[in-house]
Amino acid sequence: MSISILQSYRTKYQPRLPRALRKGIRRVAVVTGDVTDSISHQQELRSMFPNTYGQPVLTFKSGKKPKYLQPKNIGVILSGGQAPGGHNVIIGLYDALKQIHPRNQLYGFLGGPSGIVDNRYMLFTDEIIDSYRNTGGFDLIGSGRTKLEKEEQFMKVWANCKELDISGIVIIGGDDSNTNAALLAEWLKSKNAGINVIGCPKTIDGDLKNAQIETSFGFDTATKTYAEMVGNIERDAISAKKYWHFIKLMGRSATHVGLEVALQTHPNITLISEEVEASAMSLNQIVTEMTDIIVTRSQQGKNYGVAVIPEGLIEFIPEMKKLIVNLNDSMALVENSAEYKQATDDQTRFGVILNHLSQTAPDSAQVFNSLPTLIKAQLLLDRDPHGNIQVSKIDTEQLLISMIKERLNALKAEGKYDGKFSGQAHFFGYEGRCAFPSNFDANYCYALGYNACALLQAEQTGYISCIKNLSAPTRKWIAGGTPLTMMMTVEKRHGEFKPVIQKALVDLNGPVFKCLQNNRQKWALEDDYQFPGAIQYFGPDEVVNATTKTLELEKGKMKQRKWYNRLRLFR
Ligand code: FBP
Repeated sequence: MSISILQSYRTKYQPRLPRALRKGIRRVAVVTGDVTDSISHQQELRSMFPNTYGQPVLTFKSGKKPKYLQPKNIGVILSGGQAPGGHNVIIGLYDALKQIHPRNQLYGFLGGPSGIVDNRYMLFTDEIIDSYRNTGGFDLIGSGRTKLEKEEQFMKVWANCKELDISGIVIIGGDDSNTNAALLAEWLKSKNAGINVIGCPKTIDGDLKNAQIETSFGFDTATKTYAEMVGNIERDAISAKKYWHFIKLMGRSATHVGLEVALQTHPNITLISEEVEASAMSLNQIVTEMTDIIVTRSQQGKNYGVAVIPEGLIEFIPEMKKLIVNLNDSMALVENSAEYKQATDDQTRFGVILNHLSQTAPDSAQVFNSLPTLIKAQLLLDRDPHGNIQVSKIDTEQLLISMIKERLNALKAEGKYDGKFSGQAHFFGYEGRCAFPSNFDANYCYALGYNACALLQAEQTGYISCIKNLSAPTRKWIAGGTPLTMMMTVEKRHGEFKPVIQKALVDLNGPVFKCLQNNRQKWALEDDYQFPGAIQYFGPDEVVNATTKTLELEKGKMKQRKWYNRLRLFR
């Protein structure tokens, strides 16, 4: 296969490792920290994970003497949505494994978690690995969203691993996939199977983070890609001066992506789902606030602008959230009824659902009835295997444009508005998930994979590969492992209480949201647009190795500066 010039240069890029891993995998020594607890439901989780609950946090350092390490075969799985850098996790793992012994084998299970259940796999070779270094995408082995939770699935995993003599499995995924990793680790340990399981934090959504995990991989590249695109649209907006662009940005629940892109590009409007929920805003209130900005800008002669809308907004508007919960319950009951199955068109299906909702949840029935046909149909689409509504398929940006248009027409009729409004809807999501990883993601992912191998060599299971201090240069990054149960809570899924890794939503008291809040009014009315441009892979350090604003504000220089300024006040 011929490759692009950029790819041929990128494959030569050698990712940088944290200091503790730089001298090679044989010299990695483990420092054991304190025992841990889950973030909530400690008793329930302790009884659900009797073999892996409460393990200590681990940190790696570089040992003096190289150790002899047992040869082993490892299996790896990519799970959930694509995120830039996934290939480098596999490659870091491969390189570490081959440093231990050239005869060690790395197997890639195909198509996500179902690959290890159905024993579909490929064996990596140097040639295959070398052609995927620093590339985007998950096409090397593919991905999937199969949930691993049943005894019969675990039995098959065990049998398949035995057949290939695999003693370690690395699951690269988001919160749901790392929950899979925790369940599998516990089950295999309960059977003394001699197969350890390590997770790696992946998701462009940026919501797999906590006191231990500073960011998930893919967030850096995806947000930089979207920021480039939003910046380009802003430039188009001030050039043509005739459109309002409504840009929905991917990120299933939390608004980390939207917030980061807003800080990089300064759009006129940025909706934050968590804020909408906290202020219990209705859809009408959101529309009113957006319309106010559009009218004010129009009075200044600006009939254009850019609004950034989070993909998951719909689930955070209290009346819609309630509707989705009630719809899930109604659909579970109605879906298999003869009446629903025999319905040949959407209107009849809506009628059946509406009938049921009117009896069980009349408020939600009213909300459902008020929605445009397109949105009603999208709300009834299948949930994913983890029970999540597929928000990427709901056209929130179109819904807002049509509701704002209606409101502006009403204002026009009352003589309160005489501007022009022409809305353009965009959805940027899939465009960013397979981009060439930025230097940050290339380094971070390679280190995560290499580090996962070090955890397996240390005979650990039920851990997530953890690299910290990410706003510092790579040599100062801290490598180690965080017990998966430490990040867990219990939630209702598909009507049952299940252990899950807690998603991190945007912290409305945190420095990242505060930064938006402090600038919002200015950005709404002035055209303070920023144009970050494309990700750069070659050039000055501050250009090619810049991290996200989110990481900088939460962990890095900006935060240190703030503390330093505070300290100075007390001097
Ligand atoms: P993960 O949580 O698995 O990383 O997936 C993230 C995501 O990209 C979301 O932002 C988006 O809503 C969803 O995947 C889309 O899923 P699909 O690829 O199945 O359309």
